[in-house]
Amino acid sequence: MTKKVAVESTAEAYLELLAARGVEYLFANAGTDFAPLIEAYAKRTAQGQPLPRPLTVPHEVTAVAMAHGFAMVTGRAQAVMVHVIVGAANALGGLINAARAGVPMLFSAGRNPITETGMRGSRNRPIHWAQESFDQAAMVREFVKWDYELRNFPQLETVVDRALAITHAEPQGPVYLTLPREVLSEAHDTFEYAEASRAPRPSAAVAAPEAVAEAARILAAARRPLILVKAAGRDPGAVASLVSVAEALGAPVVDQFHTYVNFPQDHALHGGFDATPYLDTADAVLVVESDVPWFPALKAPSPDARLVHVAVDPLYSRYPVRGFAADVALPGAPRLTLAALADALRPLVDSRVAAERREATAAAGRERRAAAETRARALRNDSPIDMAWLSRCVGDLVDDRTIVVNEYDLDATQATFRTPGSYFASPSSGGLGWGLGAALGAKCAAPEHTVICCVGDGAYIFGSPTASHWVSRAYDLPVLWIVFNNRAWNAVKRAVTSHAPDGWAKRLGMPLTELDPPPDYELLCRASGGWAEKVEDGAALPDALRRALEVVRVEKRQALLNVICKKP
Ligand SMILES: Cc1ncc(C[n+]2csc(CCOP(=O)(O)OP(=O)(O)O)c2C)c(N)n1
Repeated sequence: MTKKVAVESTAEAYLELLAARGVEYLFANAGTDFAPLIEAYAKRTAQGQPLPRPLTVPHEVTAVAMAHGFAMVTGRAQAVMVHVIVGAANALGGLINAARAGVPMLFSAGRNPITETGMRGSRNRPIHWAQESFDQAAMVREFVKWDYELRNFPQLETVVDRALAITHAEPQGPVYLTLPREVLSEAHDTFEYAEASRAPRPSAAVAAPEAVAEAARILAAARRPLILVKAAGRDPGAVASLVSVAEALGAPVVDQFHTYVNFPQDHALHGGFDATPYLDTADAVLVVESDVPWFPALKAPSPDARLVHVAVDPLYSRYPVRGFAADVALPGAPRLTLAALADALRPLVDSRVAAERREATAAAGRERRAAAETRARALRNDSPIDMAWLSRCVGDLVDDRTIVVNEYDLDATQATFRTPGSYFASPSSGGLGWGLGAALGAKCAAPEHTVICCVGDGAYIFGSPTASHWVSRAYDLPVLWIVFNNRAWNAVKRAVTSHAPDGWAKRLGMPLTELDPPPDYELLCRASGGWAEKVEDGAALPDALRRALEVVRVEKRQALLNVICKKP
């Protein structure tokens, strides 16, 4: 069925089409290139016509992270639009994160007017000369799946539908569309388009049955099978399939460098967050959605261990170097591949053996969890606050109506996430500045959930806090921000220590790693109408968290706790 609507410009047709295709938000950081789009927004808003909701996001770092956060919760790409080359440059770190995390996104930028005169939209500002580049997409091309410049009005529908189909196809990742001002400005009377996109939408795929059978034989023959997982929970549907595999085998599942809830963390077969103790004895390892299952330079499984990989793209083809070996590699949707693997395993595994293994893992898990809790509770009165105790207090708040976004310092061993889609950690590319925007995007996607954003003080500064707090207030997106404030870049300090354990820097102090003197971060949140407190004493933390949550849930205002932690 086609639809014919009255429009004044290509820009207006573009908005009509995005709305028709289910794009709910345009996270935008505008410039002169936006003029025709803003004109179209004003007209359509006045006339009550469908639109992706326009959110002004006053820094590109936050804008891209918001689209990332929305998509990681819903699986659906939203539109981001930034100002020509300079906006795209600011957004690039976030785009790298989205690419490496396999997150769909329609990233777009205006295109400087090409003509000096003679067309509607021709150059009329001094920047219009200097902001043109020879190849605008070159700057981002390595980190998008597809890029294109909209050339004319007749191709609008094909181009937008293709962009959305490609970004959602696996392996998912951002696409880049540039929108020249002359094209957006073109005057039209009507726009005719198919009511639903006819672009091919490839179905989920599953690995070949013979490869699944081979993987099952390898795993079933093992005496000490081990499962390592990092990002299977990107698809919440994969969690149940992974549980089926683990239960069929009676194998421990270790969340190694995890970025999602991959496996219920209170399950008897959850093996914790560190594979090191398992690697020497494992005789078969199932690696699920993990770009880095271990560090070959430090500790790897025994050379005799058999290796099975499950991932959308087990080659991680976009990584220049990745040498992890595999005896069998199963591509496709882990949700389907793991379900098939569980079916293939059941007849092959002696259920008494699986039950014995399960009991051993469960007993070790009980001990490990109790030890973690004892360790944190012993630190509960410390001042400055220990991050283990802070993480325990945050962990105690988690329920299935909570979403936690963690950029750096929440200690996973102190919390127990059970619900798929309730925890998200920094993408493997680690481009700082993701957390604040991702939390805001998650709140857009799940307004009925409480969103808690845990950030290091370093990560907080990278997240463009003024822009992020502004967005929170302007669009009623209350988030509980928790700043793990250790007045340092501890990750960098740790890198120095592992590089030169007894070196100069370790003994004499480490330049380039300090964030002293610390700003009063609470003032930044208050400046945008938020509630905020500084907390210095561990004993005061549970009450402070309760007060902050009350503000977020009842007053529906953002709240920030500036938690003064021990300095490394
Ligand atoms: C855009 C960007 N710049 C620099 C880095 C390097 N880097 C990695 S961790 C880190 C420090 C993070 O500090 P903080 O959030 O306070 O956490 P902490 O390390 O203290 O636990 C830095 C600077 C990065 N990952 N991304």
